[in-house]
Amino acid sequence: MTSLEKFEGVKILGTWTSPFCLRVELALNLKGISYEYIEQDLRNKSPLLLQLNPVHKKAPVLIHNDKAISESLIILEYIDETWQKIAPLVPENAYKKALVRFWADFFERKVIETTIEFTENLKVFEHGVQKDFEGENPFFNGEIPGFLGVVVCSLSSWIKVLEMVSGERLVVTEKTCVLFMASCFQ
Ligand SMILES: N[C@@H](CCC(=O)N[C@@H](CS)C(=O)NCC(=O)O)C(=O)O
Repeated sequence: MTSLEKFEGVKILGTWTSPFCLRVELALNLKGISYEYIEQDLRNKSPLLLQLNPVHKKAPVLIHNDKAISESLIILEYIDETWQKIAPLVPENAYKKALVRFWADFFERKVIETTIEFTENLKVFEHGVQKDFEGENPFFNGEIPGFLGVVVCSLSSWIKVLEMVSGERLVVTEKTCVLFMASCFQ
C-alpha cells in the first residue's frame, strides 16, 4: 500500500483471537456502522499494519476517512465521538464519564495487562464499579451497552484461559462482573 492510496469507508485491521479487536467490532456493531474486516497474521505482520501502526505495530487499527487510529480504547472513544448520536457509549455527565474512563483504564492496565495480581485487581475493579455506580449497571449507558460493557465483554472468550492462568474460578456469583461479560454473549 502507498500513502497515496485512499481508504474508503471503515476498515479494521484485526486478529480474531484478540479481545482488543473484538471491542472495536462490538462498538461498531452497537452503532450499526458497517465495516470491512481485514484479518492480520501477527507472526508475519503486513506492510499495511506496519505502515498504519508504526509505533506499536499491533492490531487493532481502525481506518476511517483516510486516517488510521490505533489503541483499542482510543479507537472506542473515536468511534463514540464520530457517531455520537447513535447508541452513545458514555454518559453525558462529565463526572460519570470520567468514572467510566477511570475504570476502563484500570481494567486495561491492572486486570488485562497483569497476570500475578490479576485476581486481586479484579476484586478491586468489581468493588470500585459497584461503589461508583451504586444502583446503576456500570456496563450500560442507560438502556444500551456502554463503554465499560464493551471493554469488559471483549474479554468473555478468554475467561477459561484466565481461570487456568489464575487457578481460580472467576465466575463465582451472579453479581460478579466476570459473569456479566460471559452472559453477554450467550
Ligand atoms: N493496547 C493495545 C493492545 C493491542 C494488542 O496487544 N494487540 C495484539 C493482539 S491481541 C497484537 O497486535 N500483538 C502483536 C505484537 O505484540 O507484536 C490495544 O488496546 O489496542
